[in-house]
Amino acid sequence: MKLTLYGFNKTRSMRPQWLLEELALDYHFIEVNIFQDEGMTKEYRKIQPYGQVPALDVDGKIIFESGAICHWLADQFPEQGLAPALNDPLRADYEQWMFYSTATLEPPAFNYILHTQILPEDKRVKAIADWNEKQTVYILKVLNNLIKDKPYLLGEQFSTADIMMAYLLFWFPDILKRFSVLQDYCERLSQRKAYLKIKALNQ
Ligand SMILES: N[C@@H](CCC(=O)N[C@@H](CS)C(=O)NCC(=O)O)C(=O)O
Repeated sequence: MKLTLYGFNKTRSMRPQWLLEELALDYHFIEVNIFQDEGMTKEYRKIQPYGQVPALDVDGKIIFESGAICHWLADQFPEQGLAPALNDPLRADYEQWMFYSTATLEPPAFNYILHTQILPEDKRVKAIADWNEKQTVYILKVLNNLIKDKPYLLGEQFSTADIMMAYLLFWFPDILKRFSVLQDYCERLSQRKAYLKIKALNQ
């Protein structure tokens, strides 16, 4: 399988990059500097029509959306155990957290950092930042309680859902200080060899 990941430093391409390293797969990385409009070139939009990263080329077939790429990749290598099998009782929990991370946590988490860190100061709206911070904190508070006796989202088994979720949690080192379980969870994940490798690549 020939794999090419299109991505950029410290973006959502870290999710599939982390997973590719966990799976110990060979892949080629092509940097697309989205901050210098490289995503909007005619050539790149043939790969990812919205001009965003990540996108993964698998033997000439392109997949985009970080969650879809990770979900698909983990299922291609069942022997690596990063996604429970369809008939495994943990599969339902796995699907739940895969979708929860992008559909429920990510919108408020992203809007919060958008209106506190990413947008130029004169474009930030305090009411939007405040509302999204409140939502994010509420989600983290409940999650902190739900995983208090578990090393990973699925219990003892590390999975791709942890990659999807932790990528977002790493955005909030300050908020995490309020949630010791989540802090320990992030610390545990941040010590994984694959994560340490992609962290070094995403400086
Ligand atoms: N839901 C998409 C979001 C992709 C996305 O927003 N990527 C950002 C980088 S993290 C990007 O390419 N932004 C440039 C743009 O939107 O023009 C995913 O998870 O892959």
